[in-house]
Amino acid sequence: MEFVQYEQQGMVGMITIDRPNALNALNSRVLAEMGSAFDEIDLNAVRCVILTGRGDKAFVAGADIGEMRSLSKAEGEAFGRRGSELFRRIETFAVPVIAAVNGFALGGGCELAMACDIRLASENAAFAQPEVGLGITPGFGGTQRLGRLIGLGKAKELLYTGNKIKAAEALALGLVNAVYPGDALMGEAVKMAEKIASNAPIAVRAAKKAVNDGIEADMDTALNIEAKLFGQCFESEDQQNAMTAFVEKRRPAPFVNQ
Ligand code: CO8
Repeated sequence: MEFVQYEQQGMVGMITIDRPNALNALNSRVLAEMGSAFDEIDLNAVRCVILTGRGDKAFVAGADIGEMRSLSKAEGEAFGRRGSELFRRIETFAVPVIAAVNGFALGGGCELAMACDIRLASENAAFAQPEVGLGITPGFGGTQRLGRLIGLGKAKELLYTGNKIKAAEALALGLVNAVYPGDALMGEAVKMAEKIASNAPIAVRAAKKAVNDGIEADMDTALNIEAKLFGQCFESEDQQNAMTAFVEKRRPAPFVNQ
């Protein structure tokens, strides 16, 4: 792949968008290669994924403006759908995905980060949905996910003004989970990914599914979704081992059920 790298480190998968000359902007090829990178992940071994951008300047500075410039109405809609489908796949991917936001996360870059489960940012990160200044709306889920993450009032302000916010403000708004010095970001992302990977994979996957499916439903349906996933955990060897170890006051054996 030309613009996306994938590697596995133990139980953690690392996807890097590698187009630093264009600040990792998302063109059709990058989107296709990101899809291939997610295809490559061995879910029998990987328990958490980290997504980042190459370099210390940008996570992703948006969808590729040069490529979008001459799209027709139908092509624009198709391009938006292609990105949206990929981002939805990331949002609903079986295992958690952490965005390590190492700089600009603008437009499609902010939308990509928001499709991930957790966002960790470097101190130089900056976030915006500047699309209205380019004559378009966000097209990769930004009008939907921003309000769900930070509340509609502030989301509408950011969507209508296109204003850029720094990492500290993104943290205060709950758009990111934590902010670190640039040289500490990847280490902290790996630490969190390994912590997630050390827990029972079946339980982590079920928790992700319960949150994702439940948020779209009314409370009674959502609690039913949780009950079913909760129940399923009781069929695993890991649940038996971990609870028996607790009762017997010893450490559980490493988790085995993927
Ligand atoms: N697309 C294409 N190329 C880009 C992009 C981008 N989004 N961002 C940066 N680049 C390129 C620049 O053109 C430049 O290339 P070159 O060296 O060949 O001239 C290179 O990256 C470096 O950029 P700059 O020289 O501009 O670097 P600066 O440090 O001066 O500025 C900024 C950095 C502030 C990040 C600036 O590059 C910028 O404003 N970029 C655009 C940010 C933006 O508006 N992003 C939103 C794009 S719209 C979008 O994402 C919509 C998503 C939904 C799509 C729906 C489809 C229908």
